[in-house]
Amino acid sequence: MPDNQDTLYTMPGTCSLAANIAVAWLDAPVAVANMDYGDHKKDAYLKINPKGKVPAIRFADGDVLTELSAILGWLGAEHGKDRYARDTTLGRREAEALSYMTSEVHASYGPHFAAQNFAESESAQEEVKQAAYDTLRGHYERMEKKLSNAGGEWYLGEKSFADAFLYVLVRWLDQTPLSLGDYPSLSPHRDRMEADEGVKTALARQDMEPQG
Ligand SMILES: N[C@@H](CCC(=O)N[C@@H](CS)C(=O)NCC(=O)O)C(=O)O
Repeated sequence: MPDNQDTLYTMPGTCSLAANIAVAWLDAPVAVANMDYGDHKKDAYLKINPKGKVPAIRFADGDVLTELSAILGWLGAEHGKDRYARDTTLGRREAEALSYMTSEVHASYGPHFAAQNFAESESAQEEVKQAAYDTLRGHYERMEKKLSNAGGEWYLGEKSFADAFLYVLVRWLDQTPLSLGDYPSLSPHRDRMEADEGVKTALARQDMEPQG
């Protein structure tokens, strides 16, 4: 990837897909560097993001921005014109939704993705995973209700980056014992997203397939 261009780092299957979708929706002049799983722990990437996580944006001037909700906020402010301004009601609601999805919902996946970080024995790991699924059940119920109260089409009543993140979270649900069928608005939301040209572009850029 050229150093003289803003570059978004992604990896298949990860939350970085939401930023990749945002780049596609905005047609932002940001290159997407999709790494193989494992590259995020190698020196070349750790020099860019010492946290060893995606997403990260490395700017042409060498500065690096990490954290998905901060990256989405920057993309909207820099490339979204008034559409994603944080001083509009939609902008405020979007910032709120993205913080919730990152710090509450995504964070609750910790024991699912890496139970060994939470407990030692296999049985204790199973226990923390089951507790995480209970927490996630509550989060998906809340998101289902919010989407349905907003009319069922878009999470905030109109298309926003919250839909990009929700799409990632709905994809992850499939890996858990939770059932998409318990959330009647989430499945059509996934189909709506997968019919979207920007989402198709982002999925292809990240070597991912639609799920629906
Ligand atoms: N708080 C961070 C979390 C980023 C994160 O956990 N990314 C995951 C992918 S969804 C990752 O890079 N995992 C690799 C690892 O932890 O080894 C954010 O919101 O950007």
